[in-house]
Amino acid sequence: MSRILTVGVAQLGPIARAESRRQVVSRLVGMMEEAARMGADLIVYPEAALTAFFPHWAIEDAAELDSWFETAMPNPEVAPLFDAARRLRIGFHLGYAELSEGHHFNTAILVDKSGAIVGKYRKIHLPGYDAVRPERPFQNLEKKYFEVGDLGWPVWECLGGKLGMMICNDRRWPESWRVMGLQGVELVMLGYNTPTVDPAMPQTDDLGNFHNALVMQAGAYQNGTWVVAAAKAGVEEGVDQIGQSCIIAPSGEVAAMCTTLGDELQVARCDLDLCNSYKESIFNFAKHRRPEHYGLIVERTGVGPVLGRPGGK
Ligand code: CDT
Repeated sequence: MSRILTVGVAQLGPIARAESRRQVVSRLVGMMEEAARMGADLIVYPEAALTAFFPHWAIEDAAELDSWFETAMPNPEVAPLFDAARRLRIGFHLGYAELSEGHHFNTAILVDKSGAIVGKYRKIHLPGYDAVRPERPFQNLEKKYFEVGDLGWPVWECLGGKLGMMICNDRRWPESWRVMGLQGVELVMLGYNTPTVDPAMPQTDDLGNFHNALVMQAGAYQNGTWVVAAAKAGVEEGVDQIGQSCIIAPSGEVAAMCTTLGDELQVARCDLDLCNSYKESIFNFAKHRRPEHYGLIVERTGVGPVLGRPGGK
């Protein structure tokens, strides 16, 4: 059996601070048209894809900060992307900063071929700091600017498969993958803005691309799922970010990868039925997982808490 979903990963090069939403959206629409010409059913854009990645900057003025967020989705500036999806019959995944009833989130949506929003995810693992570090060459203020997402990790039946979303730092945490793996996810979409260096951890300076591939290939394999991961790459307002946007098969093998640090589209034919060979054998969770033992081990070794139990050390 095969259930082919043709998927495009749309890496973005830098977005200038002065670039308008309208200008960015026209870049996104251009890539969607290219993906449609290549027969894509779905295109995946990066985290916070409508603007430069503003958590890298110290912004003290509340109104100025709010100006980087979307208060409605779609809105007039993003509408051309939804119109293009409808016209081209292509679904999309888009990351953006969301301001909803006074709450700030780092959000991603899944839009189907009719241009309807079918899923929303709000980032749970927020990296960085909740206060400005003036000594740093650039900031990482996601903990200051965003609240922890409150929507969990649902999996949506869409485009003939079970689709899920996570955002950037979530990919480094096995829990993000496993919560969706337990729901039978077949394709995980994610976007990232990952600097090539972490001033707090200079020992990892040469390992950014390696860690990126490591966590996503492991997440794909251990949960028998496709992964489509889109970077915002290159030097954006002085911050150098990794690329290597990619599509990963349930085997953990890389099926397609971007080779530049600019706007670049890669497309792969993803057979969702490939997931079954892993989900029904080595990672047949019902047969081989031992959750009833994990709690005991945690209690005996005192490393608690058990996965999902709040309030532990
Ligand atoms: N956007 C985001 O989550 N970025 C973080 C930077 C961490 S510093 C290596 C990431 O995990 O890629």
